Amino acid sequence: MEYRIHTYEALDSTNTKAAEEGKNGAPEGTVIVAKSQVSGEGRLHRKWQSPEGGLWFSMVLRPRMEPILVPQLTLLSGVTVIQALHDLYSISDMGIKWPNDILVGGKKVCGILSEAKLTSNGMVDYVVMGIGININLTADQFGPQVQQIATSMRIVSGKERDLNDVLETILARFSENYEEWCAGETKKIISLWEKYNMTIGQTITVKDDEAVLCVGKAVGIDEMGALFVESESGTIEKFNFGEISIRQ
Ligand code: BT5
Repeated sequence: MEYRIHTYEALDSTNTKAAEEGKNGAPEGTVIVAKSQVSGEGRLHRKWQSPEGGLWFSMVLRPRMEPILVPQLTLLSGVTVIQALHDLYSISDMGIKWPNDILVGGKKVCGILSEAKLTSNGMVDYVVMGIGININLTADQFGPQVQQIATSMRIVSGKERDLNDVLETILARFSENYEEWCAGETKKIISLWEKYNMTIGQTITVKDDEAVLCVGKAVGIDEMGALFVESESGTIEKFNFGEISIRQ
């Protein structure tokens, strides 16, 4: 894939900017990077802390795929980030927490936020894939809300990295995975996700905001990335992402 990278000192949110670009017809491969975000977004309107030192970027994609397959792109992005971080750091205790968090030593280093826009006839117009990775952040840069749950690659590895090199590594990995996926290799992404995931096999609590929906064992995902949980009573329940959070 050919990338066109636009870098900004500060933006409200790279996702918002990329969505504007997508709406205005920006080609696939447009990448919006910000050194910091004023109001970085998480899922369900949560806030994403984005001070300088992290890699905050969003890509515009225009996959000619069925809209129903688009959620797989979030899984593909999680796999891509893990592969790229393995290329750059010697860190072993790293994995994906369903559906889209990358954890190192149980703490979050990366979050992924994707948004899809369909055309009036139900085809994919564009997808914005937003990826935030705590690369060079120091512990004092995390606000009190996330200090206990977040970490950075610098904290865990002791190494600072050039953010452009990290972006380049991720984009190269993304191209490989995305091109295979567009060529129909959708099962490969699911099996790579399964390889890197840390959720399946764990006892988890599924929550919708603060309400507990289910306590049970995560037993697998389907090809759309929905999670199957075997509840304590033995029934299997299915959860689509975007609506819930889990605690391992
Ligand atoms: C996510 O949401 O994890 C998706 C985050 C996506 C951020 C990228 S940055 C580039 C692009 N532009 C944007 O505006 N967004 C994307 P969620 O699963 O809802 O997690 C949000 C929760 O993570 C927050 O409620 C905090 O608890 C925690 N959090 C906030 N900032 C964090 C950080 N820098 N590192 C780790 N955890 C954080």
